Amino acid sequence: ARRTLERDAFERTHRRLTTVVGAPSVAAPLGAEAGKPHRTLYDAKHRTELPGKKVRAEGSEPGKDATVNRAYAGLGATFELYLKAYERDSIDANGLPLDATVHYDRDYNNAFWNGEQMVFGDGDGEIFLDFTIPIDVIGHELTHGVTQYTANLTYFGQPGALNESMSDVFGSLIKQYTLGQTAAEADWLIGAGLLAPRVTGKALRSMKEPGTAYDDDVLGKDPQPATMDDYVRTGRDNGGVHINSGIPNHAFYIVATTLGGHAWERAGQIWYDVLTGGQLKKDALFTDFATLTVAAAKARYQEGEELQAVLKAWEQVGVRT
Ligand code: ASN
Ligand code: ZN
Repeated sequence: ARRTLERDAFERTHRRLTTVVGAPSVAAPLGAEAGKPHRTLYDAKHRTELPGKKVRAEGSEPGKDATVNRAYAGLGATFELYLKAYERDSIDANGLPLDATVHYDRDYNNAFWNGEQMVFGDGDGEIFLDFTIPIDVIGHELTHGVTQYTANLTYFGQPGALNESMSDVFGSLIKQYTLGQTAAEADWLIGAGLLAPRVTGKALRSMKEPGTAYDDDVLGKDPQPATMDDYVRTGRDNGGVHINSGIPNHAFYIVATTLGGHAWERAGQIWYDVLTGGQLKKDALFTDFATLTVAAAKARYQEGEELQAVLKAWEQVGVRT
């Protein structure tokens, strides 16, 4: 069952990405204010046409649909983290409207970014619940947009796993920012609250202990490695993009917990600087990314504890800097 979970969404995503990449960025709509989100929520009403029926505009009061309200709030929180922590105005750094569709398809066990918008399924209730429940999943999908507009990491193999890891890192930071947690207080899980009650597990992924998020008859065992010794060579999942992301995810966890305090501040700033700094190539390997985090730590914090934390993290996961 696991191998079907990501595939449908990915194929839609990949079609969009291959057509949208290189398109000029869209200007903020007339009347949009800089530094404010411009959210529009749509309801697919269990069909697959996008975006579906408009059900909530920016500034409107919550309605009756808890899924719509959760998505609206989660997009707002994600927008706020990017703005307040990194001075980034939306996905494209220029106020891009945030469009999201909920109730996509029937029993749809996934969420995705299609190159233009976010899409959330309700889950089938057997394996997964509503994908708007975990705020880190909302942050994960929005961050695919940020990555598209910045490093545009190719969604295959190591660059694809880095793309996935960026979404997990900033997804987790959005949850920590919303809850006001320190690195020591955070659960470092992606998708806690998403697994249906009958599933044996805690989440989709663990950045603290990759490979331990679930172990279940239907889902199988969490396949993520924490270090290069366990790197998975596979053609499935676009060369293991949701699998080997465990390695850079765990490196970020080590940096953040070594430094302590709020992970979005120094650790997140270093990762953000690399993602958006213009030196990260679309086909970057783990070692390329790691080397850039070393340079970013020095550039922003000189040769202090931040640099030492970054060097230690990559050494622990077996990636050369
Ligand atoms: N939930 C997945 C993701 O955001 C969907 C996909 O594989 N495209 O990565
Ligand atoms: Zn993803």
